[in-house]
Amino acid sequence: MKKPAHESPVSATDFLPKDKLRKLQLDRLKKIVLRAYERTDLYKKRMKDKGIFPGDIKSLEDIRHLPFTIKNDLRDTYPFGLFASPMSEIVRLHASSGTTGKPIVVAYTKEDIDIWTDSMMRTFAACGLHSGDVIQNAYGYGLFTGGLGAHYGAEKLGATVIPISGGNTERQLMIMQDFGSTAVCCTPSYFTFLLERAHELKIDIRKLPLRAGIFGAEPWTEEMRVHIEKTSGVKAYDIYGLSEITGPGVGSECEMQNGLHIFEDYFYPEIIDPETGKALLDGKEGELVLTTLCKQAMPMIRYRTRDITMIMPEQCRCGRTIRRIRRISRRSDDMLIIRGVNIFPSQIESAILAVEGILPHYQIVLSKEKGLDNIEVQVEVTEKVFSDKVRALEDLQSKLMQALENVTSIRIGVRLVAHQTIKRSEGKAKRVIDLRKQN
Ligand code: DLL
Repeated sequence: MKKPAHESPVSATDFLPKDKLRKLQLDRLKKIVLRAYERTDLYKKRMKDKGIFPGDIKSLEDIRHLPFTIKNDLRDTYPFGLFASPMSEIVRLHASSGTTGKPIVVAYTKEDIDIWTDSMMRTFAACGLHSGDVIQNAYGYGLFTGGLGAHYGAEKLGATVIPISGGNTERQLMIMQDFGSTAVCCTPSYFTFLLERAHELKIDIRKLPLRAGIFGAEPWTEEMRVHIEKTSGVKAYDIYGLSEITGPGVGSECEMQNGLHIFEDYFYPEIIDPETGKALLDGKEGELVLTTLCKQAMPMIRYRTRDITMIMPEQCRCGRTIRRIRRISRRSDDMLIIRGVNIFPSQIESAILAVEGILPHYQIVLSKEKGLDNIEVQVEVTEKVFSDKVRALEDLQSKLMQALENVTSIRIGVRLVAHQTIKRSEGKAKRVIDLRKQN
């Protein structure tokens, strides 16, 4: 019998004195820039073109002179063009499912896997998990990094992993009850689906041992967290990562649930102005740029994530010295421009979830009407509300329209739809349906 520990393992690196951490980062930065330069044609050419060489990196600030890397660089060098290790040293490949065309491919040496495992173990520990916990891992296993990334980290933590992968919701609920899962890993949208099915099957999640949800892989809002925690009694933690950098395990909330600590001994964060590429100070919102400080198989130098956030200037009350980023609410490429106004899907989620009687299932439909862009938000309402008098539905609809106008400053059409109308997702939710291209 495994003896449950009552405290999460603490990684000393999360609490390193700032000067020690900066020194470690600089040492690692110098080495990785040299490796990238010597072993990857693209980096060598880019650095030469900019007139910057590995020996020029004398301080962490010098990182700003290095060229950026973008997603298209991975596409252009598909499949293996950015690898800095021979295939004989590469022990794993993952790929992201691009919506069109070829995926992007990422590679790991044995050492890279160890580092990824460590950052995921620290993620779970930061979320208060430890050996003795039973972690139901409902992130997809396969080319997606979520499943295996969480799996290795949970095992290293000493927890019991249930490698159930995504989907098959009723089975998830059966296992959750029978195996006594204390934590679940999945996208927040999939968890809302699990909660809905549980409710339909009259399973009271609150009566189960489940106490933590390790949610990420898609944007979600504070309002969604409130909804999840209120309906399930489960503490909802936000975790962040991307395939290009490692997968999940780049950053994680701690028990304060106020910003995500970046494991910056491995992944060096910067915030830049997405328009000019200029570095911004801590506390200023911009695009997150990450440099992998240790990744051997595929170093990423100043990778532009397109995720918009800021580095939080104050130290966290948990005592970790590794810096935090604010929750990622949007990407620079998910902005909708409707009638000249910039709108982000997360603004819509925040506005509608704050209204009583709304279920957390919605989608944003874009279409063209008489040559003009049109936006409609379709929102599911509870069966009780749906069977209410027309008057009540109209009231709710105008409340929602008002809430949306308050955040976006334009009138947005709202359609209330019956329970189960909107397609549920088992992974990343597709919130925006764009019919404009089909017209
Ligand atoms: O989604 C890795 C991951 C798996 C993260 C499981 C967390 C949990 P990709 O498929 O490459 O990798 O997608 C990465 O997803 O650039 C963000 O835009 C978005 N994303 C990931 N986590 C969050 C989050 C995985 N917590 C892209 N909040 C990233 C907002 C997130 N967006």
